[in-house]
Amino acid sequence: MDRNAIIEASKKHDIVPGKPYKYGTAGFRMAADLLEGVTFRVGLLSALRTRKLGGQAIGVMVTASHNPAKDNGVKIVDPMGDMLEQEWEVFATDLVNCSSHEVLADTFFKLADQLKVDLSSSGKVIAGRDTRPSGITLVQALSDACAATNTAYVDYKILTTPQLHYLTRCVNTEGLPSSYGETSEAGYYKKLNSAFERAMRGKRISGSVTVDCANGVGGPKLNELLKIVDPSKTGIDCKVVNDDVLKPEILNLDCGADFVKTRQRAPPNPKPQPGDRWCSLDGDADRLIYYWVDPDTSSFFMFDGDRIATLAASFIADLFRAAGLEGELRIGVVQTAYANGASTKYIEKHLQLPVVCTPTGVKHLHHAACNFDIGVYFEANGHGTVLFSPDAMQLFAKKAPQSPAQKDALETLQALGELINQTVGDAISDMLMVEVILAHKGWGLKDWAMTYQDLPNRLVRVEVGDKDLFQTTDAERKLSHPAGAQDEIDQTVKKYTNARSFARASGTENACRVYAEAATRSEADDLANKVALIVK
Ligand code: 16G
Ligand code: ZN
Repeated sequence: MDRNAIIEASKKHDIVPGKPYKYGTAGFRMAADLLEGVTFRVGLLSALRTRKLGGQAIGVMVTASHNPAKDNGVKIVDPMGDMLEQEWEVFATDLVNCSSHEVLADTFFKLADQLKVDLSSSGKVIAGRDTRPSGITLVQALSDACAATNTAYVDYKILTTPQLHYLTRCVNTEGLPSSYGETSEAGYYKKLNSAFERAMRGKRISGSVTVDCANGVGGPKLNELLKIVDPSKTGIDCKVVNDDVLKPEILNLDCGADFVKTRQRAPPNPKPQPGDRWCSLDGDADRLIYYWVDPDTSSFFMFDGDRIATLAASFIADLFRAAGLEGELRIGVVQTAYANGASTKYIEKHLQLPVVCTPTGVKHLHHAACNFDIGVYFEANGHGTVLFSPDAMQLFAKKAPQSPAQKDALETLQALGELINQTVGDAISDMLMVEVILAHKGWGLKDWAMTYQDLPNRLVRVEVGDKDLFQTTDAERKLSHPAGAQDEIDQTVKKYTNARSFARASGTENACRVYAEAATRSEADDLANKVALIVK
């Protein structure tokens, strides 16, 4: 590999100095005009990573998800479609913060040496980006980094984040027994549509579902999928709104999953009518929130990640019983500290399933979900999926059914395993999963809403001088630093009924977040404010 080629290419994509950059929970994410050099350097790291992994393709996704249109971001996807191994985040951070082109080249070769990467071997990177116009310059920087390091490069252009994860796994399993699907966008739609029809098993979906696509990449991609969906087979009636990607400035503006979750209300435009079933995706289509205006009470009701997790877990547990698999495989649910206490109680007490709590960030949940045969994981913000282990999938295929009911359950489980994206949370695939489950259960949103009652809760963002002072233990449920803060929080929480509260440093902004829940709305608000004062 040619040191000069790296230096010359780097000069075309200079870094904006003076910023310490850090590979965080969502990769590098910031104002798009700071990202060109960062993305070039992410390309260099990917060139090392693919070679370290024997030439398996590495994915690079350029997106800033639910952030405003002016932002962008870049993150690395490992060969099986999961997030970059955590140990390598530090190497990414090191490369990106190099002070000159020469230091960058030196660090690159030093890392190669330290990690025992054979630079003469071949490597491959595949890329995707959301609809942000700034993405075009960024993938150019990535492409130049690949060229400078003789790394094969394929640009899949505009994709949802989960599609890029899907393609990464496909390209690395092509022709193998573990093949994940055809390595193309069309292959993704084909797989989803076929699994959806099989999972429905002749059931009919009642009523329509309106999908708010945040004016992001999910809109055109969902429309692509719908071109091959045959509504006569399942009754699906999907109305796509907020799918305008020609005006970049309206991306995530007053719509999308993040808007709905944080404002706890529907997008103002278009406005859902009472009784209508709605859902929202975020800007890169990896988060999903359902909601409706209850026609009986006229109040807005949200089905967030916790609700989707409980729905999926309860359905899969039922299928297990119907398939005669009880006791043979372990189903578990993974949540974060943000999960509503009522959902956790429902899963443990009512569904009788184990719950594991991990720190915030998809990689932590994903990792913990792999410890179950079937691991259901969702963040309350709507990011999540259900992981089926290879053993579980094999058992569904091989087990000889003892009755037509068992056969039915086994085939439904198999189809679900293919419908639900196994690499990462996927709003489009999750949406189809929810529609399948509601149809099987014969449920409307009222039935889903009645499964349990959320504890009133409040999330507050607290500006702090240095968020890094706030360190947590116990999956972010307790502060270990600053000393004494947790005691104060504990004393405060004690004064409220059914209460729980925690504070943690944000992984994406320079701020602390305080979450509180309690028996009543006013208690939850009050508790959140008191804990915010402790943190300030
Ligand atoms: C990132 C995470 C998301 C998490 C959020 C928390 C991924 C792909 N994304 O966006 O899962 O909920 O950070 O943000 O892991 P916070 O640390 O600012 O609260
Ligand atoms: Zn997202």
